[in-house]
Amino acid sequence: MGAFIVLEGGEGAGKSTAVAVIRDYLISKGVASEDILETREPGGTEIAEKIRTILKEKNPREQLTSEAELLLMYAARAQLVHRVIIPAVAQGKFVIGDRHDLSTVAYQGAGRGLPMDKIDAVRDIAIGNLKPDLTIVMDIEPEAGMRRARNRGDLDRFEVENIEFFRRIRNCFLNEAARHPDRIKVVDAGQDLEHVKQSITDILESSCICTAG
Ligand code: Z5A
Repeated sequence: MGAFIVLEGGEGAGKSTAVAVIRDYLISKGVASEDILETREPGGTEIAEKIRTILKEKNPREQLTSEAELLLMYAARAQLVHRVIIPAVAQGKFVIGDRHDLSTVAYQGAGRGLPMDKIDAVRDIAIGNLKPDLTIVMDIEPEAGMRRARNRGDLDRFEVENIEFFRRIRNCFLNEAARHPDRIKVVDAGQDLEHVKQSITDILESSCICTAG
């Protein structure tokens, strides 16, 4: 029996790094590597990757409105969910998602200020009531995350936003985790890598994920 596990958090929080930790954990529990899929959002299918390019383009000649940004996020997510995630989990595979729906609540809701009832309405059309089995929020001070992201190189359309934008996003992730402690867990991503790995492993051990497979 498969599962859908999602990493969330701000820039430079170490989500990509955490994906590898989860993969290694599942393999250590006997899950075959071909039964583990990694996805990223926006993206993850041919069409969704084309949408990602539009969404991340820095200094586009035509400014994307917040409403268009929201709709494009969900267009990409609808492709990924219906073409990849639902079929994979139905076949007993494990899907590790680098971002998913909580990012929209945080970035387009808290960050851009779009009303939640509008986001809920679009989500309903795009993915219905699909929810990850487990979400891990990689929590880091926005300043520290931005430093890591900057060290990595060129910044995209989101990463050039001001620090207040990222503070609202961080608070939103933490508030959502507090509202749903059963399915959204928080890791202190400001720790060194070994402690981060241990925290993620502890969460996986204490969730039902470790008995799956
Ligand atoms: N977005 C949205 O607005 N709405 C949505 O619904 C969705 C997304 C789904 C996707 O960009 C953008 O889309 C994103 C939100 C928006 N905004 N931005 N930017 P992306 O996928 O390209 O970027 P990202 O998701 O923010 O990923 P990231 O910046 O690459 O961060 P990360 O994956 O969390 O970090 P990382 O690559 O694993 O690590 C960053 C660096 O830190 C790297 O050099 C690591 O070696 C280092 N690192 C990691 N962990 C540690 C520790 N513990 N100590 C020290 N150094 C570390």
